[in-house]
Amino acid sequence: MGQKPYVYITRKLPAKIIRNVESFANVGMWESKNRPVPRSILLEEAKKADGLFTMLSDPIDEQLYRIAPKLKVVANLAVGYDNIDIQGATNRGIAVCHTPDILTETTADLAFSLLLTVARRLGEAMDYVKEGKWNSWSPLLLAGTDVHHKTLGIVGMGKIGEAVARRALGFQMKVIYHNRNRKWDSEKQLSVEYRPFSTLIEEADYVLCLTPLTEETKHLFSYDVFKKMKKTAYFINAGRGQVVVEKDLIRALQDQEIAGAGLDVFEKEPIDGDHPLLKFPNVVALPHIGSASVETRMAMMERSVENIRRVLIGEKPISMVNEEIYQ
Ligand code: 8YV
Repeated sequence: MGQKPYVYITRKLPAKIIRNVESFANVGMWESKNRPVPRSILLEEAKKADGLFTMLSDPIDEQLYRIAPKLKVVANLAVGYDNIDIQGATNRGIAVCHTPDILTETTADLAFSLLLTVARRLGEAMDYVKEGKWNSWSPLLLAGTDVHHKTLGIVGMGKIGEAVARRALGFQMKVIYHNRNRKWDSEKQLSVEYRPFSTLIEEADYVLCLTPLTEETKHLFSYDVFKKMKKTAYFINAGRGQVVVEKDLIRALQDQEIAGAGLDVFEKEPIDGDHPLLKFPNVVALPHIGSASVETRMAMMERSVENIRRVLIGEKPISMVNEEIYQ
């Protein structure tokens, strides 16, 4: 029997997951649950790694590939992979794996919760009670905006978008969407309607951004876009922060060009407590928890382990980004 392969994990993971990896590999791990692995350590580890178990916060790029002669698989704990140079991996026959599907419903739950929270001012209302301010009542106390029978505009109609659309239809919303490719099946099955981007932003009461970060989507939401939205409309982002020009969002909120925002993602994460977006009462900010239920995060970790295991024994992984390396 040859030597076991070496897998480096870039964040401290639950013991059960580590044991799974240890069943087929020697394991190295960055021992922090919440701080990303320093670049210098990641590079040192990459030199000897057959597999990397990575997070969105780990840039996996040409510099790393160049010094990682044994690397066969990078398994990212996310459906997105904007932290990874895919072409560079493909050129070297390195499999890039991710965790689609298993997080779809959980992320849709969060996106729709964010919409409800911002519309009905739930964050403000909870603070109001906790801060002991609830000593009277008035007809418009913490009155928000209705969700039912309003128009939801989804930008980025992938699986998560479709799952949000199903929730929205249950709330009797009208759902319009924009996507790079028209989704004829979704239109038939879900009765959602396609709109060009410029029409969608003018028509929606809630604009929900779920698009991945690509060259085309980077900084898609600029001041001009916010200005074209209804002044009563809310902007919700559960996709990627860099799809938004954050300073333009701040300006649009200051100028009251939109009614508020619900944000699970930011241009640069994590954000500090004194981030300018946090001073708006009509902004709900979350720490990128789209897929963060225990069930889903455990399933995502297990998927990453299985993807790595399969690649290291010469099989095709369950979910990968660059299938072409097997052709
Ligand atoms: C990540 C996400 O899983 O899947 C994605 O692309 O953005 C999240 O669900 C989370 O940020 C952990 O990396």
